[in-house]
Amino acid sequence: MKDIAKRFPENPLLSPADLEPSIEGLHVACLLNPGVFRYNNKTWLLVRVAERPEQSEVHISFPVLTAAGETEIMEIALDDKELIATDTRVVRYKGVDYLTTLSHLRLLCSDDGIKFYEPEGYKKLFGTGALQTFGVEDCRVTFLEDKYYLTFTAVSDNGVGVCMRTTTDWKTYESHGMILPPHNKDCTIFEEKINGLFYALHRPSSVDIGGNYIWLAESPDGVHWGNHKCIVKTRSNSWDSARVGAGASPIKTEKGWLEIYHGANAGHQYCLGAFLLDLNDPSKVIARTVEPIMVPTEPYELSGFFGHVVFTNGHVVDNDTHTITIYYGAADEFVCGAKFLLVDIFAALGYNLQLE
Ligand code: MAN
Repeated sequence: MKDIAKRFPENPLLSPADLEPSIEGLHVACLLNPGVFRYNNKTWLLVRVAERPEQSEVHISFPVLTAAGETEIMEIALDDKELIATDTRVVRYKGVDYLTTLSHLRLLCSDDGIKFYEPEGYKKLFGTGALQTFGVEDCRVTFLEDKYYLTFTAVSDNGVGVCMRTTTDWKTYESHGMILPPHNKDCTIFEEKINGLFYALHRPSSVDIGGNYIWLAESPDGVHWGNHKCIVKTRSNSWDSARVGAGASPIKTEKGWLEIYHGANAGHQYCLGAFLLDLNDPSKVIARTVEPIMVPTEPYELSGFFGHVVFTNGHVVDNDTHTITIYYGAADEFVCGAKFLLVDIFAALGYNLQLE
């Protein structure tokens, strides 16, 4: 498989030990899947911080939020017959699924895009209300007409859906509730309207007929979504045979909207690929990479909280050098960086692009 990502030599850029836990009694188990944006001449990450208590040898324990926002710790004996704990990310207890960690979103910033720190005076974003009691995850940040749109996965015992908050100053937020109900995640809004409408990619899941496919939706206001169309499906016998999901906002290029997406196979290996959508009608897929453009290969991608994972939902585009810098979660535990040359991605899509 051809991997065209140029990983930062400084990887991993962030590890769990780099951040303080949000409350006493928890520790940071994973730092992953940051939304990315530019603000005040800095590169910012809205990183997913996944926490849980120190684990004992006889219990599994994990935090959940109440609808009022209090943190409670669930503790279950490992030899309890009603516990199924075969995946490090989720457990089933008495027929109910829980996450093994509770995630919130935290802002970090950087002058050079490599060394990130937590600036003072910015709130952590925690889950709120009955639809976010198992946390908030994997936020995409879209800048459109002077406003930042935060679309993130909201998890609770009601299911996994997409919630949205908006901000202009990263200090105050407006909550728009759940914009796409369960089961749905991996939602990213385009950074420009097309023919007067907002567009978004999202990933509903269908258990029986259908699958984990990428869909396109349109909206008059960015809050109410309709005219859903299924545009990118999993491919059998391929690296993206089990699930596909959008990364960050599609990048506008002269050839079309370029989207970097993740795909996983039945063995839960997560790689990245790319596809191209028509500029005027983004329901038309013009091209899609056959091979992945990035494959977990480095030690920090192969082993960690959940190994064999590269997952991105944030990038910065440099139009002078025609380069995309992605920030990505490695092994569901670390935040890393890598660059792609636009010409390399287009070559993988079957184009021979001349960029100056
Ligand atoms: C999957 C994984 C986890 C995530 C849950 C809920 O199990 O993507 O990382 O926490 O879904 O979204």
